Amino acid sequence: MHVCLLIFPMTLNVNEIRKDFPILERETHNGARVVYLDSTATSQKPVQVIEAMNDYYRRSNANIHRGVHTLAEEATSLYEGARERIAKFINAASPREVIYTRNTTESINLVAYSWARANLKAGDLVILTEMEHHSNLVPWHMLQAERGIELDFIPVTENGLLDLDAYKALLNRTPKLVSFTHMSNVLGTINPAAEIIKLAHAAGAMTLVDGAQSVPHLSVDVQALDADFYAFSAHKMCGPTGIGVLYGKSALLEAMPPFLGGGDMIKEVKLRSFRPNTLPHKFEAGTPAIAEAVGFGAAVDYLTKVGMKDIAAHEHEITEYALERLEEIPGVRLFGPSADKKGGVAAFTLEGVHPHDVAQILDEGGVAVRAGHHCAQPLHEKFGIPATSRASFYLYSTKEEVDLLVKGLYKVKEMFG
Ligand code: C6P
Repeated sequence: MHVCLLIFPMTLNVNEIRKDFPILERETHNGARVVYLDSTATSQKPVQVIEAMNDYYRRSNANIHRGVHTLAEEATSLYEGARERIAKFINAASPREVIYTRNTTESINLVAYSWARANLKAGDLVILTEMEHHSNLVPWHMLQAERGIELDFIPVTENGLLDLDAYKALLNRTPKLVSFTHMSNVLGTINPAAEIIKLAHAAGAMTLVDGAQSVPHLSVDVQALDADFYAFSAHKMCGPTGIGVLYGKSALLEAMPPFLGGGDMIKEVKLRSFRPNTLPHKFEAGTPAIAEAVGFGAAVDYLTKVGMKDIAAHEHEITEYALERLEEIPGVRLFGPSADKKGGVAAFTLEGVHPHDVAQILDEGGVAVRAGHHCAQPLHEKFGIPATSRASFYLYSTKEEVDLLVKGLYKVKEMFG
């Protein structure tokens, strides 16, 4: 079956945008046009990113910060140039505050290993939330086992919001760190990050924001938020896998011990000692993901050109439509708040059908959704379910794709009686 997608112009010129994403043209195993509703797991990549990486390997490939030859200088300048544009994209005060990591997970682990192990002792409280991804839970479980820190959690309400009164009560226990997701990968909830940070600071706590889902979809200004640390991944924002960022205020990063040791993160090495490098290199040991940094730079150029405000408006329109259409289907239970409080994520269950079966049958029609606990097991437990199916949207998503999702769900219902 070949599905022809009729695309109406919305806030963005989605017809034009889709031409940048060659993968959206392909068909699945049974000839259906791919309907990619899994951008929360990883986004698709525009030709501008693919070509930037391709060009890098064809023209400029060399190791960085190590050579004086033309290719080495060019590679270094591309790698550092991308950092400058990424810093601008999140409005960091300086590129020195942008540390390249492998992904959001590694960024959070960097804070847990370096800042937290230098600053937290037994009994110190770290506040997390019940809607965290495992990458903002497990590093803290590990530190709890090692150090005896205490963990407590801002509860999630029935409609998928953080309970801010409960948060204020937790702050009376003088936490050392508040670490929370800016946008939930399951509920889609956009948390009031500026308010959470302001309250944390007033209580004397540091803040770490998991921005894996927010930086790709919203205009994020780390200085306006006053975040101490902010983590995100390139692959969810049109960039390649294998690279992410830890933003940190420079005074904090300066004071932190290095995370990994090796080449490039040092100023000087003796047989029995070393002096760490300056920022940001202090935290970038070994040969980094150079082509990926180039691709990351191209991704922020691309998103900037399209416009983050327009992307957010478009996703809002698609999400509102998707929630409306999904709600009409008997047996569908949606999770998370209304469209005005969330990003482009619709997690749901269909009565009597396992979420994996839902995803499998949708795939027969080319519709790609994710099923499972989405690395947020405690959140699913909170709602008394082991798993959900999840459709998620990005700048290239269309209402017609939502219609195909809905059509697919009716087919699932038919098959399961
Ligand atoms: N969520 C999802 O399908 P990494 O894997 O390090 O790039 O990102 C981890 C991560 C951290 N926080 C949030 C809120 C996330 O959504 C993710 C990644 C994907 O929901 C893959 S599990």
